Amino acid sequence: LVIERELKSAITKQEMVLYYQPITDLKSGQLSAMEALIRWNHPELGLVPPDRFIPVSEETGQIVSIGRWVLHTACTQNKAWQDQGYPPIKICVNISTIQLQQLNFVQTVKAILEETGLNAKWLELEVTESILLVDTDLLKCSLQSLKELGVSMSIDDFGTGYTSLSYLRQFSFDRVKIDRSFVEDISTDLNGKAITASIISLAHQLNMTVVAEGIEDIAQLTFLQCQQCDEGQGYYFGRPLPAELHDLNTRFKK
Ligand code: G
Ligand code: G
Ligand code: MN
Ligand code: NA
Repeated sequence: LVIERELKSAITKQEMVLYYQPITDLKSGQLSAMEALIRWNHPELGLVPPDRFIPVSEETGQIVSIGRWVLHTACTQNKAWQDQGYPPIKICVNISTIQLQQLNFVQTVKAILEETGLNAKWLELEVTESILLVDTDLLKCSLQSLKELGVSMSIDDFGTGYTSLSYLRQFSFDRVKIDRSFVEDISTDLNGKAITASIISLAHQLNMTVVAEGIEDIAQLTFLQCQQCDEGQGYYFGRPLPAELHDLNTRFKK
C-alpha cells in the first residue's frame, strides 16, 4: 500500500503537521483549550486527512511513533504559547487505543512532559469509546497512573459507541465530548435536543464536564448554553488551523 510505505518516512521528512481548533468556555466566552488535529502534507498526495492514514497506521503499528510525535509537538506548542505570555490553556490530544495499550505509554507521556516543560494539568488526552473494549486491568492501571501524573482524560465522539455514561464514570474520565452528529441534529430534529440535553445532564450528575463538538450556528450554541453545556468546539468558533495562522491576540483576548 502506498500510504503504508510513505508513512515510514513521513515524520523524518517532516511531512506531518498539527492543526489546532479552539475550544471555548460557553459561560465566559474565553478560550479554554485547543485540540491538536494531525494532517499529512504529502508532496504528491497533498494534504491527507487523518481518516485516510490513522486507521492504516493503527494496523501497522506506525501509530505509536506518529502518536509520540503528535504528543511531543502539541505539548511543545502549548508551552510556547505560555512562554509567549498568553493565559494558560489546555492542549487536547487524540490518543489511539493502540497507543494507550502500550505498556510504556504512561512513561512516554511523563517523559514528554519533562522534555517540553509543560505542566501536566495543561494536557488532556482524548480517547474514543472503543478504549473500553480493551483489557480493563491494564486500562484501569494506566488511567490511574495518568491521573496521578495530573493529566486529564476525555471521551471523544461520545454517543457513537456502545458505552453508557455510568460505565465511563468507573474509569474516572474528566470530560465527555458529545459527538457532532448529535449537535448537528439539534437544529434538524427534536431527538438531537433530547439526546444532547440528556448527555449533559447525566454527565454533570456523574461529575464530568461536557464539551459539545461541531457547533456551527447560533441556534445550536444557544440551546447548548441553556442546557448548561460547559464548553463548545466547531466552525462557529473557528476551524482547525496551523498554530501560526491563529490570531492569538484576539483568541486569547490578551
Ligand atoms: O481533523 P479531522 O476532522 O479530519 O479528524 C478526523 C479524525 O481523525 C477525528 O476522529 C480525529 O479524532 C482523528 N485524529 C485527528 N488527529 C489525530 C491524532 O493526532 N491522533 C489520532 N489517533 N487521531 C487523530
Ligand atoms: O473525532 P474528533 O472530534 O477528534 O474530530 C474532530 C474533527 O471534526 C476535526 O478534524 C474537524 O475537522 C471536524 N470538525 C470540527 N468542527 C467541526 C464543525 O463545526 N463541523 C464539521 N462538520 N466538522 C467539524
Ligand atoms: Mn477529538
Ligand atoms: Na469527536
